Amino acid sequence: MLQAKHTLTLKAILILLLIVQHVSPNYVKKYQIPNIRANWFKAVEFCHSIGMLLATVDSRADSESLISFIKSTDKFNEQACAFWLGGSDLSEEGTFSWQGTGKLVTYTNWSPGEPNNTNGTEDCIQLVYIPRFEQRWTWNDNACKRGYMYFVCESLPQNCIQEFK
Ligand SMILES: [Ca+2]
Ligand SMILES: [Ca+2]
Repeated sequence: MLQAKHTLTLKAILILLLIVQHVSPNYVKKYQIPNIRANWFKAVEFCHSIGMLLATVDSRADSESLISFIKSTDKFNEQACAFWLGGSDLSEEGTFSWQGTGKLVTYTNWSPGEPNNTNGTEDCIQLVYIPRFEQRWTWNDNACKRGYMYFVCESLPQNCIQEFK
């Protein structure tokens, strides 16, 4: 009886994993840039308050769709602009993870010489576009509390899981 229960639980977990795997690749993120500048912590809070996450970037394709979204908004400034992303090494210096998902930052696009943790206080990832400094949508670690800038929120994945009968 106990054995049968365990088998059933295992089956349920496997099916659940299959569903999640099936849903994730087709998931298209929606982005939003709120009309306020904030430090990184406030940015995290604001995105949560509207049911979203401070943006994550998991792949080059992900990065490109984020950039093309930013370019389509009035927050894009072709001279210079920067946006908070949801990654930090606050929990362990030198190991960056995404605040919203808990995943390690695997795909990266750091500017040359970054992350440099200037003064030992730079822990939060910002996306930078300053063409005159040869920085075109690359990443910098910046002081989480110091910088007041725009930020990008992304939608939560909608994993619709059906009830088992
Ligand atoms: Ca750091
Ligand atoms: Ca830096």
